[in-house]
Parts: sequence; structure tokens; C-alpha cells
Amino acid sequence: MTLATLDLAAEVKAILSDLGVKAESYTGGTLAVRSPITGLEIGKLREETAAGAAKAIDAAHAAFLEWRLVPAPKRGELIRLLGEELRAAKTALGRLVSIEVGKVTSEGLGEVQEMIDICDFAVGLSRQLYGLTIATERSEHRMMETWHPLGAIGIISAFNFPVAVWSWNAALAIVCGNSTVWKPSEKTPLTALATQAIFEKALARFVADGGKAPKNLSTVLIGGRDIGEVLVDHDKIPLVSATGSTAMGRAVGPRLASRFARSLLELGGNNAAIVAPTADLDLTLRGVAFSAMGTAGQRCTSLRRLFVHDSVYETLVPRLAKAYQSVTIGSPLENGNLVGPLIDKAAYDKMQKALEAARAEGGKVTGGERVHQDEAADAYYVRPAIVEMPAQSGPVKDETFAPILYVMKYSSFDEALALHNDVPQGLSSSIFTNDMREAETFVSARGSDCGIANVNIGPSGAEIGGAFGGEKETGGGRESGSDAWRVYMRRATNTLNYGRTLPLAQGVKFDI
Ligand code: UN1
Repeated sequence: MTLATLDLAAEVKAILSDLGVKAESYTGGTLAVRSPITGLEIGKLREETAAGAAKAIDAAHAAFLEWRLVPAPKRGELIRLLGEELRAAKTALGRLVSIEVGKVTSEGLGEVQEMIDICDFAVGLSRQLYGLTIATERSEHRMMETWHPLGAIGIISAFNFPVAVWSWNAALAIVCGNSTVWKPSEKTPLTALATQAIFEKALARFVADGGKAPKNLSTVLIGGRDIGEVLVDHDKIPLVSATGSTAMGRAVGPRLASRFARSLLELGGNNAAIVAPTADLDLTLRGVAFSAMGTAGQRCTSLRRLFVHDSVYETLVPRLAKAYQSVTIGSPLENGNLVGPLIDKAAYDKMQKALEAARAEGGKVTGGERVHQDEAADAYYVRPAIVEMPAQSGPVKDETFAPILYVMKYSSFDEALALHNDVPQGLSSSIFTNDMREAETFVSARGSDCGIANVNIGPSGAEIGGAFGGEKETGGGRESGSDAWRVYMRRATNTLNYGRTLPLAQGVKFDI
């Protein structure tokens, strides 16, 4: 089937109606959504007004006041049901992700699997929201810490993982006793409506089974930047978890800080890999190809910089260039294609601008050209680009959300490590080596300065069990696994006196 004959609007309508989304929520509105696969419109959504958003946040706060009283393991039961509903909807929602974002089929399904995985994690967590008991210096006293629900949690998500990012935040936030208010990317609101409908199904089952849940536990606000601003400025939102560009983080972070609200920022990455002399080059080739070309370079964990030791440069780089030349680019819905389209024309323009700037710095560009424009004039498919750079300069230090891999030569490990860390961003990183000293050094205190540092796998494709996030301009937030749940709760330190005297700490005397 050619791109020109695909009727995605009809398919989207069928999927949404199957999932229980009412047609009036995505027809006749003002926000036009296009599938990057064809560049054609697939929905027109009604947008929330600023006043409507503020009212919805008040309602979410009211929901929080009730939900925080439900015991955590019971809250976990709701997320268990959400996991079940997501399993049932996996094919449909995965397909919708592919259509709305342009991800290849296995990645669309993988994104839903990530949602299911975090639900499983959160169910277990609902019985493990532990605090410490702490030794006290006073006799007949006990000191402990308790973790309490925080409030209505704001979630701002990006187009590239339109539903998984919501689930990392929402599954944890809800078992932690919070409500959630979600502003999805205006490029991908249909998957948000679908996810909300799936959540409502889980909620209906929870209530039918005798569970107590308030209305407005999960809210979706469709709209643009003004709606995001309402979320960021509203005093009933104690935490906003925001995923997007560093520019977005710079706008959001200080506004939250000015009212002492928390932020969990998941911003730009400029992820690198070092290929050492002892690297297994077959494995390296596969790892680099997936990380750099997968999702058309539109993951925040995508591989963007490659440092190759000069002893293996001439072996690896031509093989890599060949893989770039032969990779299958086209409709992500067709089996066999590995690279789908860029999200829109703006992304394409930014990619071309970066390639231009790289050339000006002496970079040798292979690939990067537009393909399939004859079949779909409004869709932006590109051949992934390899750029051999004489130095780490110009656009190499920026995050360009497109499949551009800058390749550079190095001769000493310390030099590679220094170059690796010499960018403003700090999300993900990796080294391909069989030298134990190099591997251990890379993950040590003097190694990679990123939130994620891998050995013999690429920087992208993290599992949900680990904390996900990065340092420097990446924003410092951690979401998903490990103890990321703590940011969605407030900690109280409690001292209880079960004696009949009142000893003061630090030996202070105050006898009246
Ligand atoms: C993102 O691109 O915003 O590690 C998240 C990965 C995925 C998540 C990416 N699990 O690549």
C-alpha cells in the first residue's frame, strides 16, 4: 500500500470508538492533529479554556482529598486493573501510538508494554511505601518517618512517548495517593484521550468491585502552552512533572520554584557512546544502529554522538555507513520498515539546519535527505544521517531531535571521556568495550556524568525498573523505577513520647 492511499482518519476513528472515546471529543474542535505518516489530518479536538483548566484542577484537588484516605494497597488494586485494561487494549493503543507519532509497529506496542510494566511495578510498590524508624536520643520516645500523599500532580508530556511518560508518572502518583492532571503534547492528544478512556474502564471495574474512588482522579487537559501555564501556576498543584525541551524546562522550572512547588524535569539529552579498541564490533553496530536510527532519532535517549577509537574507526564507520544506506524507511505500519517519519515539517527544517551547521564546521555528511515526498507531500521521511566531524563543535553540542549521528575519532580513553562529558546535557550514555578497567571507570565517579550510563548496550531503550532521568540541562528529575516514587509524596518526621517525663534533645533544660 502506498502512503497516498492510507485512510488513517477512518482507522483512528474506529480505534477510538472501540476504546470508548466519544466522537465529539475529537471532531469539530479547533486543535487539528495530523499523522506524520501521511501528513494528513486525523482529528480536530476541542481545547480547554484557561478558566476551564483552573476549575478542573480544583476538582482534581478535591479528588486528592478523598483518594489520600484510601489505603495504599487498595489504590494499588486500581492500578492493577489499569494494567489489565492496558493488556486488553495493547494492540489498539499501540497502533494508535504508531499512527499519531509515526513509530514502527513494534515500538508502538513497546510503548504500551512500558505502561503495563510500570503498572505492575506500582502495584508492588503500593505495599512498599516504606519510611524509616530512627534511633532517638530520648528515652521512652520513638522517632519515625512517614510518607504521605502530596496532592494533584501535574504531568506535561512530549509527543515522542505520548502515553508511556504519563503512565510512569500517573501509576506511581496514584498508588501514592494523589490525583493527576495531564496536559499531553498538542501534537499527540488522541493517544491521551484513548488512555483516559482506558483508565475510566479500570476505574469503573474498581468501583463495581466495591472500591471507593472519587471523580476526577485522572484528568486530561487538551490545549497549548496557555493550558500548561495554568498547570504550572496553580497553587493546588504541588508538583509538575514535565518532559520536553530544555527551553520548556527553563520556562517551567523557575515558575514552579517561585511558588515553592516541586518540579520533575525530563529535558534534552545529547547522548553519546564510546567505541573502545576491544569493543565487539558486531554488537556495537547493532547497538548503535538501534539507538541512533530507532524512532527516527526522536527519543530523548537517542544516540547522537559517537566517539570511535582510531584503531577501529576504519573498520566500524564504513560498516555503519552501509547500514545507514540500507535501512528501510517508510510507513511505520508496514512490516520491515525500521525508520518512520519525523513528527512534522518543523522537525525536518531543524534537522536540515543542523546538517548545514555541521558542514560549516567541516563535517562530512552522508544521508539526511528527504525521501517519499512524491507519495506524501506533507509527510517528512528522511534518510538517517551520519556526520563525520573533525571536532566536537557547533551543532554537536545541541540536541537536534532527528536521526543525526555525529562521529568523531579519539586516541586515548581519558580524552574520549572528557569529550563525552563536555556538553550541556546529561541524560544517557554508553561505552562499548571488553576492557574491564574502561567499563568500570565509565560507570565510576570520574566516568560518565549522565543519569544513565551503560556498558555494551546503547543509551536508549531503558527498562522501567531503574530511575530514569539525567543531570545538567536534562533537568535532574528521576521518574519510573527505583525510589522515584518519593517525589510524589511528602515526608513527615514524627517523634512520639510514650513516657511520663519530657526530656529535651541536645540536653536542653527548661524546667518551669
Ligand atoms: C523519551 O524519549 O522521552 O529509554 C523516553 C528509552 C525509553 C524512554 C524514552 N524507555 O529510550
